[in-house]
Amino acid sequence: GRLYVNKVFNISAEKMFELLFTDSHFIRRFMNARKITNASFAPWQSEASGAMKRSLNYTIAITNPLVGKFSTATENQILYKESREGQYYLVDAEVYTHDVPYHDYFYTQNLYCIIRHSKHKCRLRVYTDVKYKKQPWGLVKSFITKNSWSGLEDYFRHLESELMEEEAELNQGGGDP
Ligand code: YK8
Repeated sequence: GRLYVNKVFNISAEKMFELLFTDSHFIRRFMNARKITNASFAPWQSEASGAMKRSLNYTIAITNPLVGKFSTATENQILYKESREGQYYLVDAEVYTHDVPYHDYFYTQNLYCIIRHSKHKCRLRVYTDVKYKKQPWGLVKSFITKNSWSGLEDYFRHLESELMEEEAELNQGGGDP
């Protein structure tokens, strides 16, 4: 896998979780900017295991000329039971793109880790991996992997910069630097 985001933000761990993992204005705006439409968010629900789960469905616009222009996607998120409110949040998000070629061969796993740093600071880490359910032909596999990494890199670079904008907005007008 790859580590795409690893940064301390002037945002509390609680607030970071709220921005990324609830139906927040921030995530709505970000999805719009990424041309992710028709988003539906299920509420978090507890599992017997002690973890929490929710699913998101949306349509993504794709710029790759070899693929169709749109794909529907399902994102299954698990908030691990090791998470502690305000302290530490670990979210595993598995993304299935349903309408791209070879969609039944692969999915993407994004692990989001939010760690409290101090009262108003947290570290966000995002690890990403492209996972295979079936082994495709070597050339196809490298094609899928290459296209996935470039899309993911772009997405998380944008997410990091939007979080920095949000951080600046949240902290303007005082508070500790
Ligand atoms: C989530 C991973 C692959 C997919 C895409 C597929 C190309 C197919 C390649 C061969 C278009 C928001 C991506 C990047 C679409 C976007 C997905 C996002 C960024 C077969 C021709 C959507 C995080 C996420 C996870 C996986 C990304 C897809 O929150 O290349």
